[in-house]
Amino acid sequence: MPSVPSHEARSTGKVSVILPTFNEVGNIVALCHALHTVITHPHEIIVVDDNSPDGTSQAVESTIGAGCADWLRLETRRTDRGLRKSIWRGIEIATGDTIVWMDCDFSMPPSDVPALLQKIDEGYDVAVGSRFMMGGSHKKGVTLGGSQESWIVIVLSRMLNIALRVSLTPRFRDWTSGFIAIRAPIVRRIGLRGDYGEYFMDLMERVILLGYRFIEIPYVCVPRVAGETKTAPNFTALIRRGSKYLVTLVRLQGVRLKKIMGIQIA
Ligand SMILES: Nc1nc2c(ncn2[C@@H]2O[C@H](COP(=O)(O)OP(=O)(O)OP(=O)(O)O)[C@@H](O)[C@H]2O)c(=O)[nH]1
Ligand SMILES: [Mg+2]
Repeated sequence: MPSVPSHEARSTGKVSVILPTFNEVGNIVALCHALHTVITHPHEIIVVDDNSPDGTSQAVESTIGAGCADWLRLETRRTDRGLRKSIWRGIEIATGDTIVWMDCDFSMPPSDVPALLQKIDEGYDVAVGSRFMMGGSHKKGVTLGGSQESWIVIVLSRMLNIALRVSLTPRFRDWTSGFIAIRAPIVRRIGLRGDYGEYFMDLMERVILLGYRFIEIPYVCVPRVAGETKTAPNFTALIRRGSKYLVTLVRLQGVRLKKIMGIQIA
């Protein structure tokens, strides 16, 4: 187990849940309420919406306006759309001691968030929801050719994660998870690099190389409840996104080398 740096706060404290959204009007309000119900720590939920044309921001605004959700905040970004940038904006404005973020389509069950926070309570610095360990599963219910979900994305994601385990460390499995609880000073120290989901590979490699205590918790990823995928709406987008993951895989070898040479990586 990696050593525990002594300079970081040890209590979970207040939790900030960051929900990055683009066209999630069919999911977001129900997700916010589900999270508020299951999280027993003091918390705030911050929706960071990229000015979705489907009215996601307006739906959250109405919920806040109704007056019984003082735990809910909305940040609408009007320029420079992007998943990683939205998560980072949430981190910038979060007031919690522990930060959680996740997809907003119910593919990451809100009922699993307390298990991640429990690990932070136990003293871990980072807890990650993992599809690739005993008890976890990727897009459960998806059958080859029998679903709107693309099985090719699932196969490619599995192959990428195997390649990452082999080339980085076998001690971590779900390098593209995006379902995480992390102590706020740590993520602010490390930062997020990349455009889309590849930021998560970079973050976890630095977490591991810097010796923070991390753990994976299995979760069953299910197909989204409403709305459409942003990751791979078509084959061209899949190739464009996929190539960034591969470039990051190579770049992380350089980060590893830097660490070996004693060069600062965060
Ligand atoms: N703010 C913001 N959020 C985004 C952007 N693109 C995707 N998201 C959110 O990122 C999360 C992941 O996107 P998804 O479309 O679910 O990606 P996926 O899980 O690979 O695809 P599915 O198979 O449809 O679940 C969701 O909460 C999206 O709303 C973006 O450009 N800006
Ligand atoms: Mg999703």
